[in-house]
Amino acid sequence: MKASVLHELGAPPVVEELDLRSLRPHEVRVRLAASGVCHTDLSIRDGSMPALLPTTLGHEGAGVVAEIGSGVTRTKPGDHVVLSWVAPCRACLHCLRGAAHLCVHGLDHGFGDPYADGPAGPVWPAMGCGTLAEETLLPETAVIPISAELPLEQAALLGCGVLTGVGAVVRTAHVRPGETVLVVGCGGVGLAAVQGARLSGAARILAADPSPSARERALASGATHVIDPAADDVPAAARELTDGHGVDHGIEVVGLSTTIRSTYDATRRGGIVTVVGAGRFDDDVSIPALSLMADAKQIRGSVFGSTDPDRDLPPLVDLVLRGALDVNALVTRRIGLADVDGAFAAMTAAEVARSVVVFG
Ligand code: CXF
Ligand code: ZN
Repeated sequence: MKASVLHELGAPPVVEELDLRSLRPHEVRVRLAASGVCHTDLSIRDGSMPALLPTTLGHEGAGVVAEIGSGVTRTKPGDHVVLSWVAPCRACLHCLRGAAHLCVHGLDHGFGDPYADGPAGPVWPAMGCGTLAEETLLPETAVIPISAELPLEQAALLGCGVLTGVGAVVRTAHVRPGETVLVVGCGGVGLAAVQGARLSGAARILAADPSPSARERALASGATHVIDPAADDVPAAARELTDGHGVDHGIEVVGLSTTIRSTYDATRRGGIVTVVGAGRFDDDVSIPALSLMADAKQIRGSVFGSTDPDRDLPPLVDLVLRGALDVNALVTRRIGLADVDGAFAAMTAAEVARSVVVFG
């Protein structure tokens, strides 16, 4: 089967033929129908996110079960499935407390034995998924059966971008009807956060992004106001649109200390700041100590949108099926497996929200 494989940090991935190893009892082999290209794939290419090399990129995909291991009970060949890059163990402290997104073993499947053999030797699946390939194999807990009604091309985006963005608003921030929300950064995850705010009944949804086309997409996803951070001060604009208070919820989807600080400043006293953007370890956020106490804002980290794929994917599928969640609004380009590096360039230039590889 063909896969988009990264051999060297900073280099473009190459399409090559891989042989998957045989299935273990609790693994599932999936034939991919579609896979999104996420910003984390670019971070892996550039070395700011860890992966064992060589690695098959991609961690946001959907497809059809081709084969199951002898111990698999939750899915069968022919099922339509969404893949999750968190494979909850259901036994660690976090899983037992209902926080599968924090599972201690959730990413083990990407950092264990190689999953395939290629022309240059063993290959690992990025984030345990390797969805930018015609096939992959995963632990059964990372394979979530869904209704066959939903086109798999739309289902593909649910496993990372949609769970992360909608989840951040619904499961981390707990946005309530009538509240005001600011989303800073309108790539694929930011647009999903805008849609999450709309689904939550937010009264005003402000979206900030320097790219005019990203702001257009935010409006199409439900933003009520857009802000150009290159032209306007985001906290000042947010205050102006909220009777001088600042927003109830600031959702940061960029991952820079500067945008996290500006999201904090745009959030009202007592409001909630949710950090979704994946930043760098050496980029410290500075917040005045007195403000941390006196303004009583809560700062929450949101990984995987604080979601549990088993609990949250089926209702998201229903929302897409009844037209309440518009996944197509996140897809701006359909590409082939050979175009992944072009997708990185388009993402860097903010030309697209999500590029999606569709397998023939
Ligand atoms: C990322 C967020 C930061 C940790 C790795 C995964 N999310 C999805 O792409
Ligand atoms: Zn991702």
